[in-house]
Formats: sequence, C-alpha cells, structure tokens
Amino acid sequence: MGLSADISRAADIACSRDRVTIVSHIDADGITGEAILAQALVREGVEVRSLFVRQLEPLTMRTVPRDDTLKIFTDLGAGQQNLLQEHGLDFEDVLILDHHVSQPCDTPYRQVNGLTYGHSKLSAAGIAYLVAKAISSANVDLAKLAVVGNVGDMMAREDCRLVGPAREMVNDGVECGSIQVLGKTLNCYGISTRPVHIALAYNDDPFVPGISNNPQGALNFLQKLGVRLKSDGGQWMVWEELSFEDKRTITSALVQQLIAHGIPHSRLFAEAYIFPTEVKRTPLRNASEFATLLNACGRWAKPMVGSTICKGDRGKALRDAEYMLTHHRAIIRDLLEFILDRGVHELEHIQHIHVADRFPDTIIGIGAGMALSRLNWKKPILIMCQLPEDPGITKVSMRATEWAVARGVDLQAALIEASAACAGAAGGHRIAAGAFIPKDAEEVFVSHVNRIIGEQYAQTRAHDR
Ligand SMILES: [Mn+2]
Repeated sequence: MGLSADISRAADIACSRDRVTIVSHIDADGITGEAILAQALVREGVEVRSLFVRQLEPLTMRTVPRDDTLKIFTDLGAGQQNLLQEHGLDFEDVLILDHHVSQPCDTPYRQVNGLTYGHSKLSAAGIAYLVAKAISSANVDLAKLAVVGNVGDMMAREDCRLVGPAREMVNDGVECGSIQVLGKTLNCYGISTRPVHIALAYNDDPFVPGISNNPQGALNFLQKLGVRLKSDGGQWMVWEELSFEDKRTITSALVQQLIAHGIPHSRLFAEAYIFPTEVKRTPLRNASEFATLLNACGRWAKPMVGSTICKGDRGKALRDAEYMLTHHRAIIRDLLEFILDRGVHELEHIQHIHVADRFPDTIIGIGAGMALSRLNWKKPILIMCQLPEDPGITKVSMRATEWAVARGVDLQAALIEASAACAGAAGGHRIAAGAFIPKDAEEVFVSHVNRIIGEQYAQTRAHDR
C-alpha cells in the first residue's frame, strides 16, 4: 500500500458512516484540517460534529464521545493511540489523519500519515485535503485551506516553498483560481498587511544588519532607494501592492547589503501564496497571515471561530479573529492588572490565584510570570483557570524566578507529583510548568504543591549544609 491507497481507503471509511465526530488540534493546521474534512463530508450528506483540543491527554479524552459516530482525529492521535484504546474506542470507530510520529498500540487503528512514506513536509491539513479530494474531485476548492495548514505548520520554511504532495495542492489552487503563486518574492511575514518598512524590520531570516529589528533603519533604507512607499491616499503601501520594478529595486539592494556583510542571501527569497479572491490588505490574503490569524484563535481558546472563517464566514467570526490577532498583548496586560488588583492568596511556600473563565487558558502562564516580578517574587506563583471546552477541568500554570530555582525549586517535578495524587497530568520545566487537574481537586492540589515546594527548599538546604 502506498499513500494514495491509504488515502482512498480513508475516504471510503469516512463516507461509509452517517455520523462523524472530528477531533482536531487548536492550531492553524488542526483548524484547517477540520474545516477541509467537515466540508467534504457535509457535502456528502454526512452529519459532522467537531471538537478541538490543545492536546490529547487523559483529561481531554473525556470530551471525546463514546458513541456510535466515527471518530476522525486530525493533527493528533498518532502518538496517543494507547489513550484512544484506554478510552474504549473500537478499531472500526477510529480514523487517524496525522503527521506526527506514531506510537505502537495493540489496536491497529487505521491511519493516514505522510511519515509512513517519507513525506515529512506534509501536514495534517494536507492529508485531510487528499482525503477530501479522494471523496470528490469537486473538493479542489479546499486546496487553499490545505496550503494555509501546511504553511502554518512550517512545512515551507526549510525550502522556502512547499514541496512534494503539499506543492501539488498549490497547483490545484492555481488551477481553480483560488491561489496565486509569487515565485521568488521577499521571504517575509506581512506582505499583505504591513507597511513595507515594518515587514522588513520584523523579518530576521536572514538577519539584515541595519534593517532587521530596526523599523527606522528599514524606512531610511527604502527612502534612499527612491521607491514609492505611500499610495495616492497617503497610506503606507504593503509589499503586495508595490510595482514590479520597486520590488526588484528593493530585493537587489537587500542582496547587496547581505553580500557586503558576508551573509548568504538564498533565504531572502521564498514562494508566497496569495489568495486573490480575498479582500486586499486583510490577513486572509496570503497563506502565512491566514495561518497566524487561525493560530490566534487557537491561542485564545476559540478554534471554532477560526473554523467558521475557513468555512467561509467573513462577518462576525472574522471580526472576532482580527480582534484576537491584534489584541494579544492587551489581554495579557488585562490579566496582569487583574492579578495585581485582585491579589493572590499567599501560603507558606507559594502564592495562588484562580481566574475562572475570565482569560483564555493559553495566556495565564505568561500573565502570571509577568505578575510575579511585582508580587512576592520569592514565592512561586500558581494560577488556575477553567477550560472553556470542559468546565470540569482546571488548567494550572506555575512560574518561579531564577532565584527560587537556584534554591532547589523544580516546578515540573512538583506539578507531576501533585497531579499524580489527584488524577491530573503535568509537564514543563523547573522554572515554568503546567498541569490539568479535575476541578474538584483544586484545593487538595494546591496544598500538595505548597508542601512539595517546601520539601524542595528543605532538601536543598540540607544538601548545602
Ligand atoms: Mn500539524
């Protein structure tokens, strides 16, 4: 069997059922993978329900229904097949479309994975697209989403373009008019939304001395070249809007700059994938900005908003996503203020606070870390919040200072030990770690962590003596 045989088998399996549950990952690849598959199946009259998880672990498995639907796992599942088995999912009720390394399992779940055939630059959205295309050739209109998923998972980074089966999806999109390829254009993020000098300054692959990380330097550089930077209305133009000649003037000047500094310039150029049917100057206009928008939805724990956009919504969902994209810093600042206003509960060895569902769980660790320097920084901070997709689960994040770590604090070890005592799961590092625990175990968990951190300090003191 080759990849195409696996793909057509997966298409048959997916269409053989009346009802399907898609379980997907909350990043751009997972969101586009879900959107591709859900649309392809709905077009066949299959009833589809989708759910998103940040990762598959014992607690999030609880949200996976044990019903008679076919469960299709996209962008996850390959490495967690034992969990699917422990969850009681039967062989015939599971299909995995993934690109992560597979872990062995007693139940030989059916899976499509590019890695099996040496395709390491083919993301889950790419697999989902191949399955969709095997279901019906009419699904080539979904090629654009596959390209967003692949680009979002960095499949184009190494070669500065998509390669292999993922590149064929670009061709599909070009053929049906949904994708336009800019070959050998500036390898830079923001070609559809950022003023050119800002896009240049934010780019550091390759690092251009005097321009990367230096918006004013980038602007001076462009002004010296005499290229047109503003539109008739006085608005900064974006890279996509510059004339062919001006683009060439800029790239050759950048090449000269790199040569002068002895820096290789091969990575200055890349393929960019433009979506001509999307509105100009929006993040939907090219693959990498579209992917970033979807990742913002995931980071705010609102993957369904991203999915809705992938399925064509250009109204409220898009406005919500754009807000999430541009207000990432503002929400962290709000959280920081909330922690400082509300105050933390201090125990002997740690301090803790619960923010319930006020903030997305993906940012609470960052906010706690920032707050720590303005609180009693000697005590590690523990922050808890409710998971939007399952209020029965509490997400825990902890942050410590180098000072505490130097005195024996190991947050990862503490959270692993405390979680084990209350059926949770934890991971991380000495200075920053996180856990998922059942909501009703919060109080016990916090007191365990306090005791364990106390023991870690005591052990180090005993050691020093
Ligand atoms: Mn992926």
